Amino acid sequence: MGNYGKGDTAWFTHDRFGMFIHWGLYSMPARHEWIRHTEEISDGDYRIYFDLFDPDLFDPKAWARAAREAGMKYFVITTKHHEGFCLWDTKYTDYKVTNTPAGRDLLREVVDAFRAEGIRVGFYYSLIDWHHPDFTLDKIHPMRNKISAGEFNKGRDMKRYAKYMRDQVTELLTNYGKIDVLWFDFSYPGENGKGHLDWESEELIRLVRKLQPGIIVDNRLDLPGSGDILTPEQFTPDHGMVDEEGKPAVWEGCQTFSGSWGYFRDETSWKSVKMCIEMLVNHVSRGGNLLMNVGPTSRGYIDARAMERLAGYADWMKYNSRSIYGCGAAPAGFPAPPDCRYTYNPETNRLYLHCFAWPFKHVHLPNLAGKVKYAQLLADGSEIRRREAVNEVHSNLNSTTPDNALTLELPVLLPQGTEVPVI
Ligand code: H79
Repeated sequence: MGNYGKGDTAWFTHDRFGMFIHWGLYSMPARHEWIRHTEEISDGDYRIYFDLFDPDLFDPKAWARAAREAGMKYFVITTKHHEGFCLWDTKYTDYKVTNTPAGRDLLREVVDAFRAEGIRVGFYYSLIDWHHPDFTLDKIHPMRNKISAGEFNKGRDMKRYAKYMRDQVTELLTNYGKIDVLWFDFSYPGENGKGHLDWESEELIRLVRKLQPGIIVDNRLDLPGSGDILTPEQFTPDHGMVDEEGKPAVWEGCQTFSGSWGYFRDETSWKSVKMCIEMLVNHVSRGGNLLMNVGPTSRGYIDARAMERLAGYADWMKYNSRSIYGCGAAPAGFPAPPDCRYTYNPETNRLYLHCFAWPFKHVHLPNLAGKVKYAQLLADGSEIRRREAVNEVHSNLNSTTPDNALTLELPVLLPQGTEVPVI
């Protein structure tokens, strides 16, 4: 496994919660960001979206405020998705936001707005590019069923495309100040796919580490040893994750409110606020981060359904963020009771008991007899009565927040150096 340097993950495993933003031309058809693939749309037929992209209600300060209030500490935005459209004023293609009716570098405005709210900056950059004139046909390309590879690939050269990516990544990592996360997406090696030889991943990762020491890079370059984080997508692991050598790994699950990443007007599979909160708790309880996505509309605002869920996070995090920041999995030997999750802050030695279902009588805390100093409802700091001898906390109380994950805070006495497990 190569040694390609490492990013600084200390802030990342503390902060736990970020906002993913998918915003590009696909917000106009508003039926999934993979639309060019699924509907097999040619470059020519897709052009209309570029010609008409005009986010007249674009308000990045409102996005940043919603993220900050939701408790999100970093964000990752699509600078370019698979469609190849660039949200910044790049020198290396005309297929960029400044040539649409928008007429200006919107990426810079987003970065400035989020920084002003104290939120760290991350860039998503698609390795896949269905617009670039050097990008060759493969098994997921929109034109895969419409034209032969021999014909399509005439005059195309992936080496030139790899250079294009290095040039663009250089712009992104040079012209926008300190960038905390770089999220490449994605490799699909094997027959008729693309991987590290196509992207020239070794050169790419060395360039990234040189330009932004400390930056966190995801694990999608098809190059073992190049990534800092594992990135399960729309899937929550049911335990901690390990790296290629079996050691506990830093990981970040990315999730959507409704299924699609790009704005999808007619999608009906929206998660409830309760599900969204439990998703965050689940990730942290297994030692991971949650990168929760919003897909702004083509007019540039976050629609009411997404805002409602962000507001749900804000309501909950206002009172419960202490059970998220600085927290991870509980130490080994203390299994969570049924319908509950633990998160644990090793600095303060406080254990957080998240009850996903209302415990009408009491909750047994296995193996914690004699170890719990106090118990309180985190939301209002009110004492929860306990019976030490039988490891119970009693919950026959009226809660201020009975609907969403009910969180109790338990300062505990655990032995120094108690291991946090990867189960
Ligand atoms: O940017 C978001 C997605 O567009 C992108 N990654 C997140 C962060 C992504 N979507 N899908 N994938 C990555 C995995 C690819 C799955 C595929 Fe398929 C299976 C590609 C081809 C077969 C799904 C099914 C997409 C097309 C058919």
